[in-house]
Amino acid sequence: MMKNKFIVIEGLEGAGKTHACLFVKETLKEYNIRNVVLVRQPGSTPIAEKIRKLIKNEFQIEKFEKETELLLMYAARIQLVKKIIQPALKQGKWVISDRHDLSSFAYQGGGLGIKKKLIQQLTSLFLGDLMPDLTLYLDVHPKIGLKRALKRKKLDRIEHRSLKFFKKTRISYLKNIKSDKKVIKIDANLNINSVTQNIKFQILKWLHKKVI
Ligand code: Z5A
Repeated sequence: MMKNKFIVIEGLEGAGKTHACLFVKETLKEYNIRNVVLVRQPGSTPIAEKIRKLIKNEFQIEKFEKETELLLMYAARIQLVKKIIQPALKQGKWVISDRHDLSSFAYQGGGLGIKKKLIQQLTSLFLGDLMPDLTLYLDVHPKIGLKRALKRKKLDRIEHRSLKFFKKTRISYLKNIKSDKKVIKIDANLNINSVTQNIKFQILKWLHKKVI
């Protein structure tokens, strides 16, 4: 029996993360892995969902300082990690998270220009040794991702940022995953069937490696 794992799905908006999370859960089922908890960041606990609303929807009262945005992401993450992720992993459940701290490195680090060292300090202070066992990074060109996101919904506060911001965010993702052996990059510019097939291929390959 394989030990339970913590899997993270990352990428820009419109990369297909929501769909990928559900698909990975279905794929695990084929391996008789049914004890799976699905979460999203920021969010998934009552307090973290309130922070999510504030971060995504608050356009009016005042402009967010970039450090405020970063700390709110971590506040929501701490709630989720302590209330759901760590207890679930302790109980032997699998966890799939739509985003984790790599998003903070990419958006607040790469996009907003906060120093990587500062974000690393927050991660080591508040997340300790909790590390994803696997991250699937769905790589999409910002123009394509935003076009998809626009089709589906009204853009939120962060999605209203410039294309330049999302280009910097993507570059940061690519830099940060470069030498990380626990991250698999998936080309998410392709049509949804190709992306889904590739996710399945990569997950099965990874599961086989873990079983052997
Ligand atoms: N954020 C941050 O700044 N720092 C942090 O530390 C964290 C988050 C944790 C969260 O909003 C925001 O917070 C996010 C980053 C920031 N903001 N931005 N910008 P969210 O949870 O709403 O995240 P999102 O990434 O913006 O969600 P999304 O737009 O729903 O993206 P998605 O889940 O990757 O996409 P999807 O819902 O699966 O697909 C979107 C549409 O595209 C949908 O109609 C699909 O059917 C379609 N789609 C998906 N894949 C394809 C392909 N391959 N071809 C064609 N169409 C496709």
